[in-house]
Amino acid sequence: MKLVAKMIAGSLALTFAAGVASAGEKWDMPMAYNDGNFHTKNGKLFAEAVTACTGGELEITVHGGGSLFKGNEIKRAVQTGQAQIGERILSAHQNENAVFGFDSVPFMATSFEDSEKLKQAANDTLNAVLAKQNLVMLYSVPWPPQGLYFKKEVNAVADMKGIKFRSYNAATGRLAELSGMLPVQIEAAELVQALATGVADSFISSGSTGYDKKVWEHLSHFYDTQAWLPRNTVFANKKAFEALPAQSQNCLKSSGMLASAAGTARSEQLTGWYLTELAANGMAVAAPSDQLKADLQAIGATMSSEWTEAAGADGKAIVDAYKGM
Ligand code: PCA
Repeated sequence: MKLVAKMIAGSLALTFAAGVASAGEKWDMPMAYNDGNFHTKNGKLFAEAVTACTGGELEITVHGGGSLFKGNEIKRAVQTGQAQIGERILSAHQNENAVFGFDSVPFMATSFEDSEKLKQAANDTLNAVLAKQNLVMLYSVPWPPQGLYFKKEVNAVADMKGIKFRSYNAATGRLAELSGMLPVQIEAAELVQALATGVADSFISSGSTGYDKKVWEHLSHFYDTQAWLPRNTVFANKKAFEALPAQSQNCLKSSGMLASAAGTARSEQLTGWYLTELAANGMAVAAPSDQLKADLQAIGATMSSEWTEAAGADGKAIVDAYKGM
């Protein structure tokens, strides 16, 4: 018996030691949006796919809802290695480099198909910019098309004058300014509070965020302007990425490709459903009036030339590649 006990103890110790020796690398993945959000769910599936692909060599823990780092902290956290991987709406960093705003130029790419083309067109430029910031892009997924939320009927930009408007990046702030509104930049995690306390009475976003945040409790009108499809991008710290064995790097890349396809399909599939839910919860959901459309197109033209100028040669390369597709 003694011998058997010893053998068992011995083999347990060996198993334990082997377990410890092969216990893989552990990465934290901060994400800004709530756990129920489709990007966050997709990010969790991506993390599971990486663990499976690497046979446990690389385990990624997703921290949703800004619980590890707030939305506006995530990019810096990954650049500096406080987190090894994370997701961010890169257009919120277009003040650093206008290229990050490539997906938020009004009416440049307004369908899922065009959004995908624009992404391909921007890929090389974006990779180069991110590499200089110690980041490696793994995948990105578009939000559904952006529409306007208000507390009242709006039929023209003139109706927006003086309204407090929640923005999520420089482009949305600029759109507000050009329509005579008063922008204040607020992360999605704080959107409900801003609406409840009257810090903002309107915003531009997808049906997804309107649904996630139950905005019908505060606002009444949604105009499906389909202005653009901003992307959430998942990127890793470049040094951490390059320190991984080749197999893990390949798993991150291939799982990223899958997550990009799956997330994009989900976004498109849910687009109409979100709007149905807004309406089912009492919101007036409508296409913009001809006047509002024309007004927004004019603002879009201004913003488009402003962006092209700010993004210089990099911006031109993206637009030329996109138009040539
Ligand atoms: N939802 C995010 C960004 C774009 C979107 O559709 C938000 O409103 O913060």
